[in-house]
Amino acid sequence: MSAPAEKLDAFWMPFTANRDFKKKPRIITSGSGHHYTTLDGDRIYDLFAGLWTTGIGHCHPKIVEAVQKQVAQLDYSMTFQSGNDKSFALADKVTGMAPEGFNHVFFTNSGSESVDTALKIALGYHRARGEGNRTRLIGRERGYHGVNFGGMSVGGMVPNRKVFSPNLIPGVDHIRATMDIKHTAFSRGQPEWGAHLADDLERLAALHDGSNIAAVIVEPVAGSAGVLPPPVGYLERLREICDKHGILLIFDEVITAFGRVGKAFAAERFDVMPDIITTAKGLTNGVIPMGGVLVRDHVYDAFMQGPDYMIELFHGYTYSGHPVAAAAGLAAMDVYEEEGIFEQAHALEKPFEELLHSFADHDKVIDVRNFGLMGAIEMAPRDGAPGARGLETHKRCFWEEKLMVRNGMDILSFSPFLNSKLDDWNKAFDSVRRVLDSID
Ligand code: PXG
Repeated sequence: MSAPAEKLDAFWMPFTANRDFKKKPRIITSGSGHHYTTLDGDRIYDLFAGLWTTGIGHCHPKIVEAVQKQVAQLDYSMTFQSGNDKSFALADKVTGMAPEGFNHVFFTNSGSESVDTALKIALGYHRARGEGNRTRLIGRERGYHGVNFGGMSVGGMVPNRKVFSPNLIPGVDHIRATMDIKHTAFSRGQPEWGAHLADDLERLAALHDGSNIAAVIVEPVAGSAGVLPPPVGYLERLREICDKHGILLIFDEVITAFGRVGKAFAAERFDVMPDIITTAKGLTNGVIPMGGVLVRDHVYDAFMQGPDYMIELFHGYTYSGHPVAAAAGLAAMDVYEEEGIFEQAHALEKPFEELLHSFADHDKVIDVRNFGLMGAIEMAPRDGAPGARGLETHKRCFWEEKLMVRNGMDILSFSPFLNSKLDDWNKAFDSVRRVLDSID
């Protein structure tokens, strides 16, 4: 690696073992299509599509062109009591692709901001309807909803919460995770076992009284926890219980929206309609940071009362609806449609499932999970060193096999391109196998 160590020290890297990384860094300097190039000139196949972000590949010419054009035409204009053309165009486009009734979108700059925005909208909604007592928020164990205080509090990732435990927002509870390897190991797609886990919401509604609960937030398919697809019937049951108690259902689709599960939204794929959907990542193919919170008409309409000169929601970011991000988003949506990206992704699901499950009998593997183009191979941890085997696999794939594979502890996660080539996958999974065969 050519960069001297002192040059790397200034950047405090996110979710990274900084000292370990900087001893022998893995630095990307360019990307094109399905490959990265490193500082050392290696060509790396990206089996994680950025970070669940870049479904149609790196530096797609249409998005590059749209961004270049936009930045030269209008670099920034605020969206507070003023507007820019591209943000309205993107809002119209995205709501047009959304399930029926999702006719409004609030723009943010990330998934974390989308989640906190959604939670605030849920609280504001109930208050606007005269039910200000509905303040309790419910998340799920092993859920990931970003790293801001709201999302961290409803999230269920223990290492992310541990240090901040006393400062998490009050009035939050969690329903149980949807996975139990004892019952669900090696399920293909949605596990048959586990719909009853949705009844945990009834337990909390009984404990707090359902009339005090504002919203439940879940990822339709949990991503960061290592791909946990919802058990058959689970999401339907959750919707029923929410309806019974007047609770808003929020789907966190930061990963699942825009093709990762073979449709524009997981809500459509599962045919379960939440009240609010959070997005980010695929909204711009990861090219410019941007998120969006889609709401159904009844949510938006609840805010649109009182004198019309009044601001209805005291919330927003300097960069909400940024014109360059919106231009990237518009170009991404065009490519999704013109190239039939969601259909391509759907057609790739079966071969992806086969490749992943070919690891089921590997001696280091304790579970394989998949849904859409989301996949995970869970390895047994090394005795006394949880996470070590996973990180080593990531590093060896990178250096020895020229392959980008993501690990969360000892779980390898796969987020392949929505327009992947089967030949590339065959080679990539051969690489994963070589590393798994030879690792301690
Ligand atoms: N919600 C969900 C469902 C996510 O997956 C966020 C919110 C937060 O988004 P931002 O843009 O604020 O990072 C995410 C982010 C992983 C991994 O290894 C996944 C995410 C972030 C970091 C790592 O799977 N997803």
